[in-house]
Amino acid sequence: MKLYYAPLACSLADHIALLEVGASFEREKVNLKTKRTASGHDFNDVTRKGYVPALVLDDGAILTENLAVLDWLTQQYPALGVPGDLGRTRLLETLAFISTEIHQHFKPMWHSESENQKAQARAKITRLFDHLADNMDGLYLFGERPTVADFYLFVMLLWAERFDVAVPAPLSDLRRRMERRPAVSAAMRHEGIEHYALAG
Ligand SMILES: N[C@@H](CCC(=O)N[C@@H](CS)C(=O)NCC(=O)O)C(=O)O
Repeated sequence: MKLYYAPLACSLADHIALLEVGASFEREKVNLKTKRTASGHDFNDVTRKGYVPALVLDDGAILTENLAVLDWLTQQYPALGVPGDLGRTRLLETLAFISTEIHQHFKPMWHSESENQKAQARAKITRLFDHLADNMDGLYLFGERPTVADFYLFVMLLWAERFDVAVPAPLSDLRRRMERRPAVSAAMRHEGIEHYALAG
């Protein structure tokens, strides 16, 4: 299996998940501006969508859309998911919230010139973070161990720092907890973004 990723992109969630379970996988960096992969190929030939994450399975099937890739990973590696009757549904509910609400509201930070639009997005994202913080069920979103939802949230928390978005204390604590995990520091080191790690 092979993960196409870009440093500090949402693909970091998948990168962490694969390292957490000790999966055997290759990884290749994509330049999102030029759409060239590190080995010089046109990333549009991998996926016409032109965005990461893209996960190429051993049989050549290509998975895209972070929510779907992360869900697939939990099916292969149940330790990354949420147990119980409603476990998968609750996890998808949270992944959808992170993807369609939080991730989407970061778009102006990356793409807009309007300070007004960015200020509105900041306020909205903080309210969305508050919702997750209020519903945490232990040290992580779903209890005492992280799931793929925490990995995706972690990326959003790194973006929050980059774009000066206020983060509620329980999520700052979750971020620190995540950074102490060997898989997280290994993924950050590999992507060359270890300077985003907070001290302590
Ligand atoms: N709908 C996609 C969006 C993925 C996405 O926004 N990827 C960003 C990085 S976080 C990207 O590759 N952007 C480059 C582009 O859209 O050209 C998903 O949920 O996976």
